[in-house]
Amino acid sequence: MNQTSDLRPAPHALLDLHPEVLDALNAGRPVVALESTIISHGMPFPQNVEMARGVEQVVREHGAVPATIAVLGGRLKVGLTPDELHLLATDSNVDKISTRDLPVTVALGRHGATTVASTMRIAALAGIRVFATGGTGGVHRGAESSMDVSADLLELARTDVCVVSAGVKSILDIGRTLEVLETQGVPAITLGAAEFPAFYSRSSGFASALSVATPTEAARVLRAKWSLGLSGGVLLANPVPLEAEIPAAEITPHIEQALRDMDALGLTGKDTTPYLLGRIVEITGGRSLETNIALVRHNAAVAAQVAAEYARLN
Ligand code: PSU
Ligand code: MN
Repeated sequence: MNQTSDLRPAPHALLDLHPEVLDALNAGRPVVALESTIISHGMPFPQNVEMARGVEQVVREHGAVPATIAVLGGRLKVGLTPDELHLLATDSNVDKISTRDLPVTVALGRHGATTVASTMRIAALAGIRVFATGGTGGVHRGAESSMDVSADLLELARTDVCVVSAGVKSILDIGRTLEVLETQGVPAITLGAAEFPAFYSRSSGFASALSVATPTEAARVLRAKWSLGLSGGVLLANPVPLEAEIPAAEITPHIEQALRDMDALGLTGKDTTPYLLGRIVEITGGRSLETNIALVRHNAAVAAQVAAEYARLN
């Protein structure tokens, strides 16, 4: 990757860059991409739209421009208006779209809320290198027979974007997820801790092979990776703040319950992650939603710092 591609957004005909995002990219100022599946399919209304607005504000407070990404009427939107955020939070015609879905949603002029995978692709098209989310997808439990492995992992292998997440939920198979990332050459780096985090919990039972102490070090890793010609993404795992975490011993039985309920309903494929997130909110009486919101805000703050430092290095 060369410096020009970092500084100048690709003028793709299907891409609508918000003027503020375009200005920032043209001037080499930090921009943080944000996904929209978490809004449309990851949280209930009205917490979803409040979270979306709040996270954009956190990015600004930490010195970067937020660029929430979605597909609306078949157009790739990078940076949304308040009305567009509201539509994503409320409209039942918004599909959950991953990389495989993108061409269909574009061709048919539909609305789509982008997952980590498709958000990475659109961010890269726009020239955005840092992206904040809640949790990434991974290898699902039972994948040895279902073969349900999130496209997020494949996208991390091929697209030059750093994804800041709170690790991988233990509704997934964390060990196998880390193995797939390693095989594909994706650095999964924990920020400020020795253990890879498990979304709701700081602890997963898996040691992190790689770690950095600060967002500045993370930015240096991005610079080193891409200047070495090592294409593909970086997963920066940012443990949920202590005061917001649900300790592993408390959340594990709730997750097991949600997985049993899902099996009883026979859900598979793209419906599983939204169902499990919603069911865990019900089972915990809303506590997991508070944790989810807190960790997304924390990831947005870290992503803004990484983006600011990365812009300085370039
Ligand atoms: N993890 C969360 N909240 C979410 C998601 C993951 O805590 O909303 C979403 C992200 O958009 C992620 C997607 O990319 O779920 C993964 O879906 P799947 O498992 O179907 O690949
Ligand atoms: Mn899947």
